Amino acid sequence: MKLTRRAVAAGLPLAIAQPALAAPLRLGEAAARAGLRYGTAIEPQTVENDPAFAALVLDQCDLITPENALKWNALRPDRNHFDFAAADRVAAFARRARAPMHGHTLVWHEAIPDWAIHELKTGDPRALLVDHITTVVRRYAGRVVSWDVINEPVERNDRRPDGLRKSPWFEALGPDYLEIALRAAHAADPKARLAIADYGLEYDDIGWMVEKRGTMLDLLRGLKSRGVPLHALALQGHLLGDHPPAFGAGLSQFLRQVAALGLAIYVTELDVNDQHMAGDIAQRDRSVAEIYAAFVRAVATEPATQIVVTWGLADRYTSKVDFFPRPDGKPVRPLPFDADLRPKPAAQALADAFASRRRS
Ligand code: 9MR
Repeated sequence: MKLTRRAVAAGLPLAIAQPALAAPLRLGEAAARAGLRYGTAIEPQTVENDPAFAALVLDQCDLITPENALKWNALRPDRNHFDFAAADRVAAFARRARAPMHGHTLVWHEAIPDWAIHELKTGDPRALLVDHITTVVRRYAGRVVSWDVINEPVERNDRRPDGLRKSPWFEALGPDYLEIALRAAHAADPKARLAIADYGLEYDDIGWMVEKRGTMLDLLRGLKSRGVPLHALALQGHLLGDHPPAFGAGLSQFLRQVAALGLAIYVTELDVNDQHMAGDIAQRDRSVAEIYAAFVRAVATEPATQIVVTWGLADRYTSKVDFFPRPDGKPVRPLPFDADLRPKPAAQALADAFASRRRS
């Protein structure tokens, strides 16, 4: 039985670490061999309370994203205080993993505490935003190497010509909020790579997604042409289990257009929603794996792609349970490893898709 260097470093008990370490493949290594970096989003309590899960993350991942700990509602109990407790716990785990962090997220229309919504309407919204970003980005400089500075800025249903979402940030500051945020983040840590992240950019055969790609490109072009510090587009990658994997020429062309702006491409919240998938577990797992494979092959082929992060690592811990429960009451299976921490076909599919980049 082999005990990996990371598990030894983590001081994990052999008996507990064993099942995860028996996994035949290591996604982090498969990604690294292809010039990519693979990681997962985590909540601090999972890796602290569940040594077997922690061992799996240590074994598989070279990048850690706090799933919720860097959001405003986690960091900002009130106007005058920051509470870094949860984020620091994730940072401590990342240190154990000898992995950098990808930061999620500084500006989002959700997870904003009520006091901040109020202050955006009645106080100095620019100062609120800049103070927050400066404090948080400075604190984690050198540990958070890339940030989702702005999450989900595009909402075409809000019917603005520029496609921008009428978020609380937009309502308070207008379209300038993007530039204000990116400049503040860059000033706070000039080395950090700064991304705009969004969902609904993945599928070639879903009309609103195809349109959203065009809106996003216009947004990115505008920011780059004004010299705003911006280094990457992050595709969330929340894939649909009940939809064909339409990741073809349209996606490739979109990624090339993004890359042509000098931007890197990240995948930051990859998972497959199996809420409405039919079939037994084996069939579902195979279909989920095919969806992972098709998407990651398409994205990995683009040389500008640098990181792939799944929104969780094992089905034991996934927010899909709350947001997309199955109507048949059976457990959801959206991630590469199962609830017993065993690799599913999706894990092998990811490793193979990473490897395909070396051949392309
Ligand atoms: O997985 C996250 C869940 O635990 C939180 O309750 C929720 C609200 O903060 O956010 C979920 O993560 C979301 C991410 O931050 C942004 N993209 C969509 C994600 C949900 O799939």
